[in-house]
Amino acid sequence: MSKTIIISNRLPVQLEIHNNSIISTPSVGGLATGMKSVHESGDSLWLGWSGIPTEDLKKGDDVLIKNELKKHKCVAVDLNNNEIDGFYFGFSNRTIWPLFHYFTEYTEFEHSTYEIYKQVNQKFADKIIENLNDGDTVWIHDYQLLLVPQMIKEVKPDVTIGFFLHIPFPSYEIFRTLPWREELLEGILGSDVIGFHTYDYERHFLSAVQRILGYDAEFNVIKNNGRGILVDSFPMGIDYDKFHEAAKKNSKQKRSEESEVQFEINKHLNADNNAKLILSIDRLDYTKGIANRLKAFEYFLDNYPEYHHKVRLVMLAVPSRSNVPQYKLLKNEIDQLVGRINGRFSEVSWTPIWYFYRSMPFENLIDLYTSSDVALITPIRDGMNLVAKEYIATRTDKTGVLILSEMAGAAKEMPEALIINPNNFEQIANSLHEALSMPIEEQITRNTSLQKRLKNYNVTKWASLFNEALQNVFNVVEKSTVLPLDANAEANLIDKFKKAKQRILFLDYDGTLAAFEKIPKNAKPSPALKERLMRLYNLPNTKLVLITGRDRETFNEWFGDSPFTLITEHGAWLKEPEADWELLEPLSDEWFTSIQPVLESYADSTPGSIVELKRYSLAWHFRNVDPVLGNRRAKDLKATLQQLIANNNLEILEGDKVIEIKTSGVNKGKSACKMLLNENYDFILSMGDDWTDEFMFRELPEHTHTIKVGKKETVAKHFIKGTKEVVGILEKLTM
Ligand code: ADQ
Repeated sequence: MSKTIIISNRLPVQLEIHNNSIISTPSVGGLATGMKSVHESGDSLWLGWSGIPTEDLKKGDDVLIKNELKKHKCVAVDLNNNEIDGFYFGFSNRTIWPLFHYFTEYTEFEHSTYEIYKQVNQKFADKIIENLNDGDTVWIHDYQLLLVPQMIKEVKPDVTIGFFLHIPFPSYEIFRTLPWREELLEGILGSDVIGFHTYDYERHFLSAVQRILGYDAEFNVIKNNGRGILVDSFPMGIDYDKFHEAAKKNSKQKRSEESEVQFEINKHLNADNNAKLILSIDRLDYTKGIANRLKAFEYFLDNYPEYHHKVRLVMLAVPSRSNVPQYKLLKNEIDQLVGRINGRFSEVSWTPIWYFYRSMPFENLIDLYTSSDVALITPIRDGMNLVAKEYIATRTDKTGVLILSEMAGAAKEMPEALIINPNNFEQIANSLHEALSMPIEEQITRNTSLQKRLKNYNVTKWASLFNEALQNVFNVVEKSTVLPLDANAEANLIDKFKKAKQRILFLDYDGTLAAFEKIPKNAKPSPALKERLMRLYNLPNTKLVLITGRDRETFNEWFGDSPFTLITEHGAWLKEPEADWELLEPLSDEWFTSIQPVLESYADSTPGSIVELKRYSLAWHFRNVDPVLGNRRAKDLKATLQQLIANNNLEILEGDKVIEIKTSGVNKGKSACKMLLNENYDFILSMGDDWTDEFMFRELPEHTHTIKVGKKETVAKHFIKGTKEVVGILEKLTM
């Protein structure tokens, strides 16, 4: 039976070995907590690092680990200390984590850690491939494994791959600072479905892909090498029932069953009629805004002295990544702040902050959630933040107030919370006052809607929607009927060519024989290309036609002394070997005066675009324009031109990053067909890459071998990948 392979850096269990026996504890953190319920309820295998460096393993430990992990349907990827340092503490947590959370000042650009990141990603990919069976689906998680999707796709192109990013995807302006930005994007694009928590992260990603890689996106589908990749937002939910039921159980427990944590909480709550608890829970991380929260709490105590003695902040911070310098500094800063605030305000019977620096068992988390009147969650940046959702899920009587930072992904789904800016201490202090004095009815109204949403859209729903997208992706993305020119089709083409008595070849130039250049003049034919074309030309009974949208002058300069037939400006001009240029159609340039100024004004206001003046046509090129702006301006320009050309016998041609205006009826199809008059060709080949070549594909006789370069919408019979492949085929024809 086919299964889902889940891959994340850490497994849902952490292992420790003591005296030849193995201890496994659940992993903390949002990813592990969320995916655990998906893993437990489905047919899946989870791959990740066990938490023990290979250097710490004694003989036989690997078998112990393997057997223990098998019970949890897990498989370990082994990492040594050097790999953990470079991949995890290094590139993942000193480069990607800070950068993606907009902490540019903490971001290190270190080539050596990137190299290890790459090697470890390959290790994960190899392990996945080792465990992969036909029909399995792969679901890769998070920022430590950005390169893995492509590494798998290259070896197993038919496997369906999903990728989910649990942290924010930053704006293009931040992402572009990464020296490895292209490789990382290409890595993620090995997936078929890419998921983010929010639409903002999704649009940042789409914009980075378009601007950095230049790939086109149609709404949220990226087109890459004939593949359609779906990008969407799937806000992660929690296991609502688990938290809600645990809270219900907690409320029914007898005094004798209470935990020590609950006992201490009750002592505080019973000390004063108006005693209240404010809760904060996070991993100790600079993104979580813990220092800001403490400062805002101090500001609150200064400005609302009526809450002294009555209110206590319970702050739980789980130790995290303590090997990374910034986390050590943060720990010191928090210790000092807690010390300072408690020192300033404490009295014999009251300390304003209870601070715990440790992980807590699930039951104690529930004690804290259910006993707290307010949850104060103030991250500076947070992909989602599950604690906010967990707090609401445990409020079985629907009381309690959530104060939530607008910088957490969760804020988008929880507008009933008191939403704050984590840098605005005054707003946080005022919100604390508002929360502590909020009428019960209002609390119930707000939490009723929140709970309804969290219950419906829980983690199972989240996972099933993602899986659904993954299973349906091939229906959503465009299906093409064009076939690749595979080995068989290629052999057939060569065979027909060799057997033919009269052959003619129509070859487009830019994007077909030569790759695009930033500056069009730089796409000049290389001596090697010219020599290859000469070899084709020298074959008996073979006519070689280079057919282009380019202007006559440029082509004359490049090929004027070659014996090929040249057709330029989409079929306006023809030059036969040894003959002069002749105009194929009666044309005029009188209309330039009304159109050229419009194009010039677009070129002036669109940085990177240029106007090209041909003898009988005008073109506006936007290859070097920011792709999003370029497409928008192209649309605008087209609309403007449509009104201007209405009565002029002109038409607009949309090529690859170019809009061209020319006399209507002149096109590559018409001029190519003229070449066939008076001759009886039994082999016709036509190759081209853009929309203007479609005229040839459409108008040439049925038996023409039509080949599109690049897999785009086309009426051609076959497609091939790029210019390199075109040249490869031409070479085979001459062999
Ligand atoms: P995290 O940064 O780990 O997750 P979060 O979403 O808040 O942040 O999840 C923390 C999880 O750890 C919660 O499930 C919570 O119950 C648990 N936890 C917290 N403190 C604990 C303690 N002291 N003891 C035991 N358990 C504790 C990353 C992203 C988030 C994103 C998640 C999920 O940074 O933005 O929400 O992944 O995608």
